[in-house]
Parts: sequence; structure tokens; C-alpha cells
Amino acid sequence: MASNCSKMFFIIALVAVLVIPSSLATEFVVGDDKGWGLDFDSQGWAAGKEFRVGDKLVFKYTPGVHNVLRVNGTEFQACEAAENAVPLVTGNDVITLATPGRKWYICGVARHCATRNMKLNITVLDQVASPTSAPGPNSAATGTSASSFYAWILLMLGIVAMMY
Ligand SMILES: [Cu+2]
Repeated sequence: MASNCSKMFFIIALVAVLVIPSSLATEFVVGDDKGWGLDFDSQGWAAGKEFRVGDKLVFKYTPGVHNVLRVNGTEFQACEAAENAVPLVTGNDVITLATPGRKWYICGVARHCATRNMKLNITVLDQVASPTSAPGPNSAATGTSASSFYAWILLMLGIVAMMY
């Protein structure tokens, strides 16, 4: 009986570890199916999307044809990255949005930014504060998805409690 019970808790803990990261972060594929390419519809793609700290941007393109440079607002306007800027070049570049605020990205190949609109700027918002979790720098698990997740865990615990 006792070992069955601890087995069940182990399974729940395992599920929790697997579910928490995916339920909290959203992965945005830049340009969706079209990916990161020429004549990028920056505003159209970003419209209606909410970018939050912890979310990820995925830039997909054919390696060598394009790249991704993180720039500041001034560089973005000029379509010119700093001399020492290191581009992302894998063709499947994942950028985690670690801090809130404006973020700017351009393609550094040829004049793709200036003439083919390969530029993207977004505003990253703070994580949603959950009313049920205590505020503080250590409360990493926040957001509506997190609270529904904990409701789900409570439900599971309730079912387990009824079974034993
Ligand atoms: Cu390009």
C-alpha cells in the first residue's frame, strides 16, 4: 500500500517536472511557416502576439542565406549592427526572451534589412503575476497556466487520496 502510494507521488512529480516548463513558456517561430526571410512582414507577424519573459523566439532560415543579429534601437533604425556583433547563423536560432522591454533583431546579410525588410522589433512584457502565488523574486512559476497547473495537481492528489 505504502509503496503504491509513493509510486503514485513519484509519477505526479515526474509529470510536474515535464509539464511546468512547457506550460509557462511560449515558443514563437518568427514568420511562422514562412520563417525568417526576405520581405518579412514584421508588423503583421507580431500583431496580436504577446511576448513575455521566458518565451522563446525561433528564427528559421537556410543557413548562409540569412542570419540574426541582436541590435539596439539606433542600430535597428540604421540597419547596421555594431562591428563586434556576433550573428546567429545556425538557421534554427532560438533566443530566450530573458528581460522585459524592446528587443530588436535584423538580418546582417547583404542589405536584407534595409531593402527587404528583414527586421523585427518586439516588446517583451513581464511574466503574468499569479494572484495565488506569493510575489517575490523567487516565484518563478507564475501565470495563469501555472495556477491551472496547480489546480490540476491538487485534483490528482485528491484522486490519489480517494484511492488509498
Ligand atoms: Cu537575410
